[in-house]
Formats: sequence, structure tokens, C-alpha cells
Amino acid sequence: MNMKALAIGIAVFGVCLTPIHAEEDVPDYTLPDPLVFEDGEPVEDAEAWFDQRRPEILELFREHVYGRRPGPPDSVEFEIVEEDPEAMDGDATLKRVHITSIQGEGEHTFQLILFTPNDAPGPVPVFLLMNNRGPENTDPTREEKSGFWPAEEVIERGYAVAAFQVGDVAPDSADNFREGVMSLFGDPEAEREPDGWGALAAWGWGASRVMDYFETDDAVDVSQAALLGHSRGGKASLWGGAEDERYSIVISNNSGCGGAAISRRRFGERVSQINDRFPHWFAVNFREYNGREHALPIDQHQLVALMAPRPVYVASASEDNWADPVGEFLSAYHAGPVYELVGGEPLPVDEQPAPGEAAHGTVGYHLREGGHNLTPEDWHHYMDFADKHFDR
Ligand code: GTR
Repeated sequence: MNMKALAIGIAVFGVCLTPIHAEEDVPDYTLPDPLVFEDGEPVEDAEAWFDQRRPEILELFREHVYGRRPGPPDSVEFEIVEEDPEAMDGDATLKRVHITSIQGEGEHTFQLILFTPNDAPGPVPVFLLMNNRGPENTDPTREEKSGFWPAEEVIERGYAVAAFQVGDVAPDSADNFREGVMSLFGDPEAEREPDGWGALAAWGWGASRVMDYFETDDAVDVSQAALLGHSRGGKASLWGGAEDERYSIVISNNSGCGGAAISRRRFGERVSQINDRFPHWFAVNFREYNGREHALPIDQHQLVALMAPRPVYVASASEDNWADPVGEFLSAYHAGPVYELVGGEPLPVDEQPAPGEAAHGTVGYHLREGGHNLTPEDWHHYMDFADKHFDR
């Protein structure tokens, strides 16, 4: 064997599974071009994007990253188990809704919490949080209040605000994640297909059942619904928004690896680590890319681009290195050419904004000062962005 090749092989192997923590150590990489078909032909116009290239990219993400989710169940039923028109000191109406998916003989129920503002003249736009933290963050009684879901502040700005627990849709554990909705579509004990859906896809499927409910609620303007998630929830919101185009704004907060961060940068959390620690989140096929990010047929900027021409938002926190803030910014940035082609405004900046600053085109981004979290400051950026894009 040629010694130089051997040395390179060892060097490559050396960095293979190790996360990178300094910008100067990020390897050179080439991003797959969203506007070039897999056969090398260019995507010439918006029609070619929507009819052919977008479906091609969607399929690659299904096959290699998140797995294939089923369509809607045979039927979905909604039961309003509580309605309080005097919630939040009379400012809002609370509904607790049980959403039941029925498939053959099987049934699965999870709960949606929804507050709508009482002073609205008609249906209002809504923010749905896919909550990956404890239910005390979305307390319907409002005895407990959390900056993770600052519901009063959202109501005050004239939006409806909703949440569900991702774990109620598919438990967030490798041991039993298939015991939630996934059990309606297959035996949880059977071996998972290599491209079978993982928990992130299942959580997005849950957001689609929430959308089915929104379509029945006159207090909500279903044409103006924002899907939002933090961290693992932000990975799920991006994939859920790609699969369900009824969500008209898609927001990922600090979503990192498998969310908005560019995988090829290998910065912070890497594909191998996420697959080892959270084998239930992604398709089994994703493990083929452990230490081989360069071989992925897609990268995460193409996931962001799948939202086009809908407004999409990526946000980072300055101390959240595990989620690679630069990589998150770059995926929002590199989705730009698709927005340009189909008639949207790419990020209006070429460089990552300073902490505390936001850049809002049809693609939005901000870098919050601080650590891995979803805070009222983030929410106000999202509402500013929605003010810009929603008609009210
Ligand atoms: C971490 C994981 C991240 C992120 C985070 C979270 O442990 O490495 O990918 O998803 O959990 O969801 O809070």
C-alpha cells in the first residue's frame, strides 16, 4: 500500500468519529446542490423544482435519514374534553382536545392544548409547539408558567398558541418508541425496516393530526399555522414541515445535528453520536453515515429548502456549540438559491448575525446570546417574523 494513502487513511479515520469543536478544524466539504438533479442536470425553473427536484430530495431524506411515515390513519376523531372561555383572566379560551387516530382495530389518543385570544375579530394564526420537555412547560391551568412556552405573551400579540407532548405521540426512548402511534401501523416487536420511520418522523405525523384538528376549529386560521420545535423537537418540526405543507411557517430552534446543522461540518454532535445515543430518532439507514457524512446524498440545507416558498426559520444560541450554530446558519443561508428560484427572499445577510440580532427574509435566522434553550426572546423573534409574513 502506498504510504501516503495509508497516512491519509489513518488521518481520516482519526477524525472519523470525533466531533469538531473549533472552526479551523472543520474539514473541507462540498454541499450537494439543491438545484442540481441527482443525474447532474440543472433545475431550470420553479416548475422543475416543485414537480421533480423537491420530490427527489424528499425521497432521499425519507430513505436515508428520517424514514417513511404512513399517510393519515383511516379516521381521526376529536373530543374537546375541556373548554374554558375565561382562561388567562378572561383574555383567552382554553381547549384541551383529545385527538384519536383510528387505524383498523387500533386506536391511539394524544392531547392538544390550545389557547385562542378572546378579543380576536375572527380566526387567528396559531403557533404549535412540539414539546420535548416536561408537560409543566405547557400547563393548561397556567398555575405554572414557563419561558419555554410563554403562552400569555403569545396571546397578547394576537396569536393562538398550542402544544402537544411529543412523547405522547411516540415515547422518546429506544426501548418503547414504537408503542405510541407507530403501533397502529405495524408490530412494535417486528424488526424495523431500514427505511421505517423513526420517532422524529412520528412526532411530525402527530403535528399533522393536530393540523387535522385545526381544520375543524373556527377560532384558528388554518392557512396561517406555524410549527415550532426546540432541539430534538426542532429536528422534528423541520421534517414535519417538509412532509406536511399545510404548515405555513416552519421554525427550528437550536435543532443541531439531524436538524438545521450541516452534517458535513462534523462540528459538535455528529451523525455517529446521535445514532448511538438516540437510535430511535432516525431511520436505521442513517447509521450507514456514521463517520461518513461526506457520503450522505443530501445535507440539511436541502431540508430547509423543502419548505420553499413558505417562510422558514432557523435559530441558534451563541453558547450552544453541541448544536453547531454556524452550521445551523449555513443551512438557512444555503437554502437561499431555492427561495430565489421559486419566488421568496433568501436570508438577507451573507454572514452569521451577531448575538441578539435577527435577519428576516422569507428565510429567517437569529443568534440568541446564551445556551441551549427556547426562551421568550426567541418567541418574540418568531412572532416578529410571523407579523411580517402573515396577513392580519
Ligand atoms: C441532546 C442531543 C441533541 C438534542 C438535545 C435535545 O442530548 O444530543 O441532538 O436533540 O439532546 O433535544 O435537547
